[in-house]
Amino acid sequence: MKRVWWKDKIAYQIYPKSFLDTNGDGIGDLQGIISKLDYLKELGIDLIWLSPIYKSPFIDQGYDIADYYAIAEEFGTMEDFDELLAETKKRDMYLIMDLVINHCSDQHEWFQKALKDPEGEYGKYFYIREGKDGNLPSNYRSYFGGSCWEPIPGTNKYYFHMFAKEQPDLNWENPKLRQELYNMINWWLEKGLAGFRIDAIINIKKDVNFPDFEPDGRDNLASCWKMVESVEGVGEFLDDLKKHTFQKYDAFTVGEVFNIKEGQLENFIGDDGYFSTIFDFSAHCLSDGGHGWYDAPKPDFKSWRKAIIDSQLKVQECGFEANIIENHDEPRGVSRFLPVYAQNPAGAKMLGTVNVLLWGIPFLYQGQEIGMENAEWNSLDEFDDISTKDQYQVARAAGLSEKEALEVCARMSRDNARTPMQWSKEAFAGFTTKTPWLKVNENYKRINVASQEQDRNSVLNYYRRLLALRKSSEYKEVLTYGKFVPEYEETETIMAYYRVTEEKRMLIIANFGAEEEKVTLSYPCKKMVLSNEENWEAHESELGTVLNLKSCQTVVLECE
Ligand code: TEU
Ligand code: CA
Repeated sequence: MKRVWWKDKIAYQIYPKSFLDTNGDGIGDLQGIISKLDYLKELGIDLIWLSPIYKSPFIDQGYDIADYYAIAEEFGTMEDFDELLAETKKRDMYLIMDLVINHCSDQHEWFQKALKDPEGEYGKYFYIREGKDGNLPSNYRSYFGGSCWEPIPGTNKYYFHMFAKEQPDLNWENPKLRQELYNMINWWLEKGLAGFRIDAIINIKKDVNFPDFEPDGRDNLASCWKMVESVEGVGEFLDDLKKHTFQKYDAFTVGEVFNIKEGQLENFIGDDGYFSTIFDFSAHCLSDGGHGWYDAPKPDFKSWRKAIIDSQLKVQECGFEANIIENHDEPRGVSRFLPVYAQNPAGAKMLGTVNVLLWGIPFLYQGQEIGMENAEWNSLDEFDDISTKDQYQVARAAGLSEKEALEVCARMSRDNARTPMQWSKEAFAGFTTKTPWLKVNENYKRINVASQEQDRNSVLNYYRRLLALRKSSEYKEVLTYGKFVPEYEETETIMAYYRVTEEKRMLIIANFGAEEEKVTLSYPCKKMVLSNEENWEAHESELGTVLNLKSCQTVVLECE
């Protein structure tokens, strides 16, 4: 396996709208990010992914781009962006942006022109079809609810969208459209961007006949995902994309890819793969509902452990995946993956340890480093997210009461991750001086950066030690390239694995149970290098061949 520049890096996702507001409009901005670069550097971050900052009507929070060459006014100007890029470089950090090229905004010039003349040049940038025998062109349900087909006023035609109706899908079959996208990508790479996180990319290949599928919901529609799963040929587009753009710049790319077909992983993340890496969503997919969030299963510890182990064993055969606990589309990891008794600082550290030291490139999400949790949601009006509003209706239509539907959204909403970053215990958590665009989590006085700075045993200071360990000259090699080997898989509550090279063997172990557990070490301990126990240095000498792990305790050992 090739050693390339990004493999020993640690990444951090910023959701700009909720990171830090510097001009008092309640919306995070680029100057806010610039002012926190030192904070990120000190945390141990090398690479920053910015969720979309392009000009957008924000129907889907910037994932609906109206101009790929312009910065959203809400966030600042192109000068601010250039300053941000220069400031990251000064600190030896890398900046990547979100690349949303499955669709654009209905406000994009291309789409406006297509509406005016669906038969013309720009009509071919999108998928435009006539109805079938008085019906819609096909029976697909979009990811955000309702049909994938939206009528074009004054015509008998419809355009295709897999997400919101304000996010028309781009026609990748059209070489002219592809070239427009490649030019745009290269324009950003020329500016000095290190690469991209690539949004919803598996959706770019359509079955252009748009065949109907068996309906799978009360609305009598079929999920458009069925078409994506059934169609072949996305690889040709991805290969073309890479060759005309990323490859020329040695750029880092991380694809948002769900559900790779059997035997295809190597094509995606192998040495010559379409992308540098893709996200590992295997633990997150455990709570995919059959019909929506309302029937989303709650994964238990053992299925979570199995999902991660299975994925690690498969992935290390061909490349690196990007390991996450959460992102802007997911509830907070500490609220989701930890049992209730572990939803505390010790639990947050334990989950972080197990995730960050896996095989792959770690991606932290803003606020994870202080253990941010899901918010309390008291009414539907408190949510902003388009998907949450749809899932509320889906739950209601399935017969859930208002209260039950609200609980479903509170548990699964993407807004759980989008509440403002909690910087301090000042008003609005120090995120803004005015009312923020989305409410602040009420727990900000308990969980915030400023208080944690003061406390050696805080989640924040623990994350600093954890990232420093991964990057230390002594353990970097083994924690980056060491083989992943699971251990204690037969136990009820222990999540453990080794990272092994010829020279070193590290054991990463955590007790997710409510009770203390004894574990017999298969390899004697040489040194305890990290623990989430206070004053752990004092305990090191007590280590023998048996390890007593308290509830929510995690340790990292160098073994013989
Ligand atoms: O997400 C794509 C995606 O398939 C899902 O995670 C989606 O957000 C979920 O099914 C809805 O609940 C990406 C972005 O990460 C997401 O924020 C955007 O909304 C979406 O693409 C459209 O651009
Ligand atoms: Ca602002």
